[in-house]
Amino acid sequence: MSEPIRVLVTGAAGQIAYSLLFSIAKGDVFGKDQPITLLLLDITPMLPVLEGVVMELQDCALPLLRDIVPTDKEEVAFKDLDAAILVGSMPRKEGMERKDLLKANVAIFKSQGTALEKYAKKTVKVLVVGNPANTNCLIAAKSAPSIPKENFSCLTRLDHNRARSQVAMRCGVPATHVKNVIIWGNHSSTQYPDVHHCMVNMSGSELACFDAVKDDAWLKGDFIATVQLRGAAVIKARKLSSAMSAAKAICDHMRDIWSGTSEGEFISMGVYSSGNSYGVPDDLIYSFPVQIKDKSWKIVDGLAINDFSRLKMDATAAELIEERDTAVSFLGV
Ligand code: NAX
Repeated sequence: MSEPIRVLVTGAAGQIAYSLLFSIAKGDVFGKDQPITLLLLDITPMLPVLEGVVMELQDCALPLLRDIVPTDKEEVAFKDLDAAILVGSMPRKEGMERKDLLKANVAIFKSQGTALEKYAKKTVKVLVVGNPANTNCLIAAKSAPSIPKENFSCLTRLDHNRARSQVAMRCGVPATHVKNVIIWGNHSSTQYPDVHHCMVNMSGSELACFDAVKDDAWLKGDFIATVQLRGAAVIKARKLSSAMSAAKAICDHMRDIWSGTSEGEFISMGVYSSGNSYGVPDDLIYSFPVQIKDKSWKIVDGLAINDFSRLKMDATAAELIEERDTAVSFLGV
């Protein structure tokens, strides 16, 4: 067996982490033969809760989990990291605007980006989950100039999985029979869930999504709204934001970074836009369709974009520009 890799989860005493840590520790993300040292960061008042999480992880008696380091100190948490999953932040409460969150959260990601720069391996893979995820990710990347921007990504896989599942339920097939949905843009209600390149396996034959669903009005209307507003619907029902499904999506995202995507399939993730893909402006973390090989992602190019899609892709880019400019003016990064 190889040496343990060092994996950080921030917000480790929170609800997403509670669903996530077991899956990571048992090998669902980094492989069944990969020992792990888990570094768990939370704020000082949460250390007693974190102690309980550590006890439970110990009590799982997992073979791959070699060490657990709970801490409230960035210099301990970010040391020599191979992977960082940045969940910790203030979650959105019912009725709260994303702009309120921006102010509260970008400062955290500037500080953690600086800590990555100082203490982590230069090869570290960083996944930002805490909202507003795209802009937090951009701020973290800007605050760690010696780590390649390509090593940073943000979570839109939950939106991707939601879109996949909505189509699957509509067609009466398992979610695994639906592939190549795309989430474009921001992890917010302006995101664009796009099924123009999605394929559905119906009784053994692959059909274009529009032919499988046979309801263009739904695909261009309620389907998009349902995916865009799903997070808010879960909060309304549960009085808490998505946690189980978020943890599952984090596992899917990081596992694909580590082990690659399947041949012929693409997934969605927020990655650095250099201005060369699909007319998306540069210097944004924008969700694109990507394929991953050898721990490197590549934006799937050459997909046809119609006028309907173009408008929605531009609208979500405009929101990201505004978020970025607000964050940058606020922090001066
Ligand atoms: P919780 O409030 O349950 O947990 C957050 C944890 O982060 C708390 O334990 C808190 O003490 C800790 N924390 C706060 N500041 C910290 C800091 N500076 N360093 C380390 N830890 C810190 O929230 P939870 O439901 O776990 O959600 C976490 C974040 O994920 C929120 O920002 C939420 O909005 C975001 N989400 C993002 C999703 C995505 O797809 N990108 C989907 C799910 C989720 O809504």
